[in-house]
Amino acid sequence: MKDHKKTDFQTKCVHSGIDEYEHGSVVPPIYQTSTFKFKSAQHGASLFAGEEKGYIYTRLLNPTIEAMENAIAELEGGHKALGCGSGMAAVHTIFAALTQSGDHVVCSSAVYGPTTTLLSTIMRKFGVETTFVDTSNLDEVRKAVKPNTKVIYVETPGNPTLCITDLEEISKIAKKANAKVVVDNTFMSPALQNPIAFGADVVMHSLTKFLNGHADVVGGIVVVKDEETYQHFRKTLNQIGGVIDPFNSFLVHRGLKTLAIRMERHCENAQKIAEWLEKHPLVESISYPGLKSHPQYNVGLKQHRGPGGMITFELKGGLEAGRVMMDSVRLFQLAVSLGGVESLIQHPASMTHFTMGKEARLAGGITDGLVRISVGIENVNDLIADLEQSLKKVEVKNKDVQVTV
Ligand code: LCS
Repeated sequence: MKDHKKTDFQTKCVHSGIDEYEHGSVVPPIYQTSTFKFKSAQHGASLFAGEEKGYIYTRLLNPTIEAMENAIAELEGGHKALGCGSGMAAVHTIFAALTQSGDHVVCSSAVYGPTTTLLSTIMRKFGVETTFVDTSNLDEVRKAVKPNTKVIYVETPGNPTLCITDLEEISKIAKKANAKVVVDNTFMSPALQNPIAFGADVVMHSLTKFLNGHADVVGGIVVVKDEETYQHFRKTLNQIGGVIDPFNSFLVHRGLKTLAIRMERHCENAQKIAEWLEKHPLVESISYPGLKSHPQYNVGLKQHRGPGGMITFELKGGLEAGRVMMDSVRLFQLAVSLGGVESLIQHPASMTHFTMGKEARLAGGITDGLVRISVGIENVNDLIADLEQSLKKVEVKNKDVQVTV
């Protein structure tokens, strides 16, 4: 494999994970096979014993999957990566690898709903307790850490509130407590933020989002910093079995090539839309890391290279007004997920964060009136025109229901 360490991120996106292939193929072939033939019984035995390197069975390792894993490990500045069948399979693999009964986890209160649910149901059932705190408040994190804390898990910016956690400071707290820092970097992608550079031990992504970028794959990835951790995680993933498949890996690897330019456009469009929404008379509050009004704006500047493509806001008129808006958009599509080239809109309290329950949602700042948009790479004027026409419907409706605007 070529060494791209000294090249720019844009160049790495195009070339990372690419090797020499049969027939001079410039992209990794799709090895759509479940198993690999041994040259002899001795060869098979030595592969299993780890005395020789080679492929055995796709759940264990596959060249197409490995190419995509190597590319993302390089983009994140990690050692190696593990491709998983979904972002949630990646989250599960991480907790299965890093915790056992009797351990304690500190987790951001604003994270993707099912991550909270996994910790508070399945991991709890296996004896792992979690304290959920606002990790943007470092004192709260310090107070939550216990002698048996093994993992501090953060999403920054958090889904959906977009609150920002100081990665460098969190890493210092974790180091002192002998705990590992795990960062879900899905909302930023390695184009905008590299948590390992700020002391994180493990980075994960839902590949379903910006890394693939085209809303046609479900996948996840875990990036680790050293060989020992990699071997431990690989054994865990092999046993749990939540691996990604070769074709989806091929699609993700293809998506990576345009990651840098896609993220530039996501940021540019989202910044313009956030500034436009902030001035709109119907918008009660807005959260976007690129706005100076964001409570952790300066923390963001320290650790990311762009504010990303996600915006959350609340309308005057709350949920009722938000529903009118969501039912009135024409270009934005009313759907969960995020990070694709197409713009989406959704309602966290009744959709992505529903499983958490109201109490946990409110503790994480996820109010019933919150609307989340994932800004795509379309022409920004078209996107603003669509939001504008949908907000006009809210104004009319508001007159009917006599909501004070
Ligand atoms: N982490 C984050 C930050 C996410 O946003 C998601 C999914 C996951 C992990 C899980 O990834 P998956 O298993 O779906 O690949 N977020 C979604 C969302 O906000 N809307 O729909 C899915």
